[in-house]
Amino acid sequence: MNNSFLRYNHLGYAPFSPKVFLSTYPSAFSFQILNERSELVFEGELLEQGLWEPTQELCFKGDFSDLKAPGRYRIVLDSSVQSDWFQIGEAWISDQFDANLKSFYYQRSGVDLLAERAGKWARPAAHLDDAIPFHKSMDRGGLWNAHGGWYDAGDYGKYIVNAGVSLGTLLLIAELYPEVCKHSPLLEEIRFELDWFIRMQDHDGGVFFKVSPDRWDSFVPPHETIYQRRILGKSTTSTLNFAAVLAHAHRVFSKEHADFARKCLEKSKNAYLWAQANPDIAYPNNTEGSGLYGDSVYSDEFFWARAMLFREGVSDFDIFKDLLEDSKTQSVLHAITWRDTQNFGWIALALQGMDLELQEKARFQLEQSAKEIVALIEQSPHRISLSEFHWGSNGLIANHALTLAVVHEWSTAFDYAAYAFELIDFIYGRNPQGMSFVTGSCASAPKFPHHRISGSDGIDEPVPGLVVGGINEFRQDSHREVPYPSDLPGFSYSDFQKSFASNETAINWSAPLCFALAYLKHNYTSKKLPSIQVLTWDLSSFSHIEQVKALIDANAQFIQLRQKSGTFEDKLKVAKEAVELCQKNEIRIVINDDPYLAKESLASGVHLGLKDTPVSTARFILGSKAIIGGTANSILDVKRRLEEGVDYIGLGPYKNTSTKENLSPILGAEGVLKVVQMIESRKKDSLFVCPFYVIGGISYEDTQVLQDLGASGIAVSSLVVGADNIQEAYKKLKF
Ligand SMILES: [Ca+2]
Repeated sequence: MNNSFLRYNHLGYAPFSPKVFLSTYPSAFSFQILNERSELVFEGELLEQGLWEPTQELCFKGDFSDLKAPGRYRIVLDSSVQSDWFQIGEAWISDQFDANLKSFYYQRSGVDLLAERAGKWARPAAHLDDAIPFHKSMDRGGLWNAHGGWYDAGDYGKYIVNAGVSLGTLLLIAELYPEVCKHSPLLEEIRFELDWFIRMQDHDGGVFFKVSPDRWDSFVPPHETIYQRRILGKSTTSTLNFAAVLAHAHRVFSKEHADFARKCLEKSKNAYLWAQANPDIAYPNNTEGSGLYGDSVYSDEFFWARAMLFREGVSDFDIFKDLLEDSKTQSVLHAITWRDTQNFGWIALALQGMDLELQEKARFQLEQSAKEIVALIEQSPHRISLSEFHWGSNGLIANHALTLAVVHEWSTAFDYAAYAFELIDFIYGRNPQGMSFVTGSCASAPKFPHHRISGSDGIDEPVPGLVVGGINEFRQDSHREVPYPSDLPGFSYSDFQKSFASNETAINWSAPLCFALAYLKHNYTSKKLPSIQVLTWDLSSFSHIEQVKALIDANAQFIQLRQKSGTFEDKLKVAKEAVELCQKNEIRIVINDDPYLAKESLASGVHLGLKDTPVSTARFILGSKAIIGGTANSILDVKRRLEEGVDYIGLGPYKNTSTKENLSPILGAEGVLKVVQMIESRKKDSLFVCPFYVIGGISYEDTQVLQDLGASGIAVSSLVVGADNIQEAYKKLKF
């Protein structure tokens, strides 16, 4: 198998995403797509794109976007040039989002990573940093508590400026995609870092720059490092970074953690005041055991902080006046970097509605930037927005996707999601290396990242979910005998541990990838559920499997397997068989009550009663792609379920029912209407909502009433599975 000529997303594509790949094979002008049974399912032409300078290759584009059926496929040019298997499906996007977010957890310092959550990458707490001295450059006695926070990259340092842009990026996910936020530990991870941020603020409002060891640590596990760690450098950039991020945290946390949010805003203001009084305090010039993060231009950080504070309604200390000045002088870039943060400021202005002139200006400029990114992709023979590859090129590419995603919030001038998808294709395999740049993502992923934890834990596989810096034609590590495969700029990558210039990992590259995946999840994966759910029932003369088979024959689309009796093993046997039957027919099936049963049987998800496992626990067990439904008996329960982030709610009882013994009061049409109104008002506030199925004694006559009321769907049991002719009974149901 020779796949070096083929550049495609090794993880796959989504059913409705673009499916573009590149070939540099000189003697093929058409391609075929084969399915898992080696049947030909698609044929297309390879269109010449021109010579791509970075690799001096003539590139051809193949496009099979019209192939939408989920499954496993491969690209074939001729008998010698074929791709490996890849998916058309949604699951890999959710899986990669989960893995990427989890990579932040694996970067946590100062706490135990327990096997329960960290698996084989469990490790003991190290670098508590809860009583560390100041660096000699500080000329300050005493000890400081700088506990917690993520390690920055492949090293064990902790740096506010790089963490700040990373946090700002994750906060933007929480703000723009509430459903993604609800279905993952995103807020918990953000909070872990924020707690460290807060500890890094001095009593006078200024914020320290970094925590680092006296010398660079060698490749040993965190708990075996030997150098003293110190805190140093209160600077203008670190303080403004902090001010901006804490103001953003105020926005994100105020909905559900108002006290914490208020505290964040106070700290943000104190930091801003310090920076106003100390507008040009440089970064600490120490690199004996840590990176420099040298940035001498502070105006972009001032802009970011002011825009965030303004958006949170802070009007003191001349913020608006200075912001107007910023809006005349600040440029708009293609991407956010740790050094150039102005796009965060523009994004804040574009998303606010308090000053429409500023909003319009910000939107116009960001849109110009997005158009330029689109043009760069279209002009590139390799369909990538970069023609030069600097340190952390993968992070930059993901940040280009972020710019497109933000503009997509208000503009549909281009199919921004499609272009963002193509950018992410590059990171997952559509690149000259012909490999995925994310650890653990697939067979071609990096094995030897410049990452001290991965390089010293004795485990073969590196910590998963980490994106490496990628192609870097400036090769700052060439003195370390890095085996680069060619002198050409586009081949400046090596999966070699010493290659810090191409193979290091860093939180500020993971964060925009996490954002881009959240955006793709938001656009290309849907847990869009059918509007009728049928529950099976414990019946002595009609087994669950017989019911499932009958429902499949009836063309039911969404089943809840509701086994109430039997041991776990008994239930698992039935569940596995039912799931297999449903999967063959592309029917969604959720398991009642037990997330472990759902996990073991590979069901689509679980339905939880009010007294069952908490949603957060089920989410932890099943991951973000699982469908998690929850029962609600009242409007208060519905609120609770929305807070918990379920994918759907089973709302009932609508009427009296014979199937389920129910002590809860009957909701009736009035109760349903109240829920509809509540959900509509949440939608207006951009709060998380999900569909709800009305359940309990529903008759054929009720369906029209419920539709008119605005219910998302209905759930029935005896009406269908208790009928003499299940097919007819199901067909008669209209919703
Ligand atoms: Ca700057």
